Amino acid sequence: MVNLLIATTNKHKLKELEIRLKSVKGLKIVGFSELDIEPPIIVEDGTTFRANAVKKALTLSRYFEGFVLADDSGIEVDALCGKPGVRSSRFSRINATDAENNKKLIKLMENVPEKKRTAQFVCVLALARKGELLGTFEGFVKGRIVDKRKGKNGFGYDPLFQPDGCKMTFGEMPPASKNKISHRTEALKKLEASIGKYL
Ligand code: ITT
Repeated sequence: MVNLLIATTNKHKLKELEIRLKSVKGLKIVGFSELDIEPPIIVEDGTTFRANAVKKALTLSRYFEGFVLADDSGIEVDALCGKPGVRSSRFSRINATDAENNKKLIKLMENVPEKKRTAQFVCVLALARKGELLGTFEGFVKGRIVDKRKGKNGFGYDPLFQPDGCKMTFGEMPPASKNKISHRTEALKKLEASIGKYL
């Protein structure tokens, strides 16, 4: 068994990643809560999801023996020229709550017509070991921003995002339905297809 640290402080992301990864043979999944060390604060100053995911994975991989997996993700809204993008978690302010970020997005989208409310969730996973980057894996899901929060499931922008081909937002869907089509799942599938060669 090889340890894999899921290097996120976001308990929702941790859960979505854990659900799939725990069935990968040969891997023992570990979260920050099972380690004795406080996770170091990493300044996410990259301009791309990939740059931030790589920075998080490489930094943490110097503190940990096994694999380290980092997730950088967010939502890109076409009418806002791709914003909030890499600033998704701190859209309204540093340490913003999901409700504050949702409120800001609803306000900015107030007068945007139906046809122009397109957006996509993006997830980049970075896998590292002992200061070496092993790979990055990307996933996307396209959809639209609804005019008010719908549903209490999920986290972040889930109540505002309705994936293409669905009548419900991610916030209204059961978690298993989100996890069938999400950006994170697409990235995870790519990771699963290539992690075997390192085990
Ligand atoms: P770590 O850096 O410790 O992993 P974080 O929450 O700060 O935790 P990010 O910097 O990657 O992670 O920011 C991701 C933000 O993007 C997250 O806080 C949500 O607001 C949003 N987001 C990402 N994936 C999402 C999803 O599946 N559903 C809803 N919102 C999501």
